[in-house]
Order: sequence, then C-alpha cells, then structure tokens
Amino acid sequence: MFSDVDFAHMERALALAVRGLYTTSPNPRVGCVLVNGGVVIGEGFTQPAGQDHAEIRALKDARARGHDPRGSTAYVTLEPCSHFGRTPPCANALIEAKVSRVIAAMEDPNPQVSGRGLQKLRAAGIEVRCGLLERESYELNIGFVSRMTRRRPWVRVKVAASLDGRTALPDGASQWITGEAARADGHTWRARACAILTGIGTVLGDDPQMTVRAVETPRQPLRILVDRNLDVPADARLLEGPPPLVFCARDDGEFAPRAAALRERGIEVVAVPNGEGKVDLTAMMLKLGERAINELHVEAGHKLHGSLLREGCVDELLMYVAPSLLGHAMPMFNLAAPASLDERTRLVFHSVDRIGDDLRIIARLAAS
Ligand code: AOF
Ligand code: ZN
Repeated sequence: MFSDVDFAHMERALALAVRGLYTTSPNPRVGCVLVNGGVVIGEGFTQPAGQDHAEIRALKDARARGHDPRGSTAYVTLEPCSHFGRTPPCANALIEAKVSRVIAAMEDPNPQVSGRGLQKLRAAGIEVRCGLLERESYELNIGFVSRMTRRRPWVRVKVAASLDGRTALPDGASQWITGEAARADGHTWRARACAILTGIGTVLGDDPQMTVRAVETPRQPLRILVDRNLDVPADARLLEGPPPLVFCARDDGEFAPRAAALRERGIEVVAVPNGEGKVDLTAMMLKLGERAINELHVEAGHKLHGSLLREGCVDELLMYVAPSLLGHAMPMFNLAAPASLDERTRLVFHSVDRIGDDLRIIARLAAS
C-alpha cells in the first residue's frame, strides 16, 4: 500500500514533527512534506499554539520557494484538521491548494476532527491514505492521544536508582546516583512534558526547582506540587519564578491562611480531597486533562510514586539505573507486597538504552 518513497518522505515528516517536541503543546507535534514530481517542494512543522499548523507552514514554504503546490502529495504525520480551532482547517487549505494526494500517519484523536479531515479531503476528490508509520506518530503524541481519548495526561514517572532499585540512602541522600549523561537525558523528558509534578516530601527534602536546565528550551513546563496540608515553606525554590500549581486536600478552616498566602503570590491552589485527608489523584489527573496537560512528568519520592501507582495514575516508568548497589536503602515505590504473585503490578518493557554509564529503561503499565 505504501512505497519505499512514501516511507522516506513520511520519515522526513516525522523528523520535522520532532522539531516541535518542546514547543507545540498543548497541540500535537506534526510534520508535513509536500512532494511534486519526486521533488520536495515544501516542509513544515507545527508552530506554537495559535500559530500555523504543519500543513500551512509547508504550503507557505513551497510558495516562498517559488513552487505551486497544485498536484503535489502531502505527507503529514497527523490527519489534517477539519475544524476552526485557534486556526482555520488545514484540510481546507490543502483542498484550495489543489494537492492531489494526502498521506497521513494517523487519524487525529481530537473528537472535533477524528476522521472528518480525511473525509473532507476525499470528498474534494483528493486521494487519501492513512496509517504510514502510525506507531511513530503515536509515540510522538502519546500525551495528546491520552488527553483526547481518556481526558487525562500520559503520566510518566521518572526514577533514578541503583541496580538493586534503591533511590536514596535511608537519610534521604540521593544526589548523583546516576551520571551526568542520565541527568541531561532526564531533562529532555522534562522539556517535552507539558507539566512537571512533584510532592511535598521532595520539596521538604531536596528543595528542587523542577525546571528544565540541562537542555535549551524556549518553554518551561508548568510546575505542579501535591501538598495535601499546604506545608510548602514560603522560601521553597519551587515557588520562585513562574507560579506553580498546588493541589491540596483542604483549603478551608485551619488551612485557609496557608492557601491565602500562596494565592496572594499568584499561586493557584486547588483542593481535591479524597475523603481521607489526601489529594484525590484521579480527580487531579482529570483536572490536568481539562487544563490541556498532555504529558505529565513526575519526579517525586517513593510515597507519591506509590500512591500514583496504586490509584492507577501511572502510564510509564522512565528509569535510570546505575551500576551500583545501595542495599537496604530507600525503595522506588512505597508499595506493599501483593498477597499473591497474581496481584503483582505488571509492566511491559518499551525500550532499554545505555546512557553514559547507566541504563535507561522505559516500562509501561501493562494496561496502558
Ligand atoms: C493539523 N496540523 O500541525 C496540528 C494539528 O486550535 P488550533 O487551530 O491550533 O487546532 C488545534 C487542533 O488541531 C489540535 O487539537 C489537533 O486536533 C489539531 N492539530 N492539526 O492539521 C497540525 N498540530
Ligand atoms: Zn490543522
């Protein structure tokens, strides 16, 4: 159904889409290549939200290079949109430009589109095919797909541990278990996320900034703190810079002054109680979905990681494993042993890579 030439052009379109990895959210990362008579006449990728989609960039690029897109084939990593969002529909632009073929990697999971873009193109007499390198496009937009289909972000929990799965010494000392390369790699995953979430235990223990520093990025993800009793110290580094979002279990009664003090600083405080004095993590995830968070990057301690896992809020583990042993030190997840092996938490290894002296293992919850 697809030729080697089609593959090569779609691979190029995917490479273009990757250029939007740190900038397009909450929109998906999309790339587009226009080809006429075997020659690439225009290329583009999604610009920051509110600006041009990939197809529009590619059409503009072709025209700027003196080419007429009429009769060309558009390779696009996501179904062209059919709706008026912040920008007009790309399907209309492709029809008006009189392209003759559109090859898409995957359908747009956005319910406002979901097949209508492809239909619109077909109705205009354009030859349309979908499904070329679909998996690659899906991986690039896994968070967008999650938000569109499940109304919640794709939740990726990052941990750095010794080979025996320990993340810190019993006194909490945890810095630099893994090497420089793994730390830098971790920052690329922070940078692609819409938001970075941590817990009060980590703030009190490590006073982290939770910003992207090891890689260049024009956009810092929103920082989110889970702090059920609003114990965050006024001078916590997390509260510096752009205001983070704080989820707590109560903002009334004795907690009202704490909430007020944060709100006075422009920090949004949201109470999502679970009835047991803790934050309802599932409700929090839905709230993050409403706020257009596609990929949520979690870096916290074993307690919050354990709670997220228990409540079915984790999709993926991003684990950096160092070639060292720490013995009876801090575990990765605060999880009770299952009553039987049948009840163990099952995962699937997605990828295993060597990063400097460490391993990077991406494992996904079997159900995700
Ligand atoms: C495309 N090409 O490059 C992207 C698409 O508010 P808007 O107008 O920017 O529309 C956002 C929606 O458009 C987004 O939710 C998704 O469905 C689609 N993204 N579509 O044709 C692109 N980024
Ligand atoms: Zn579009």
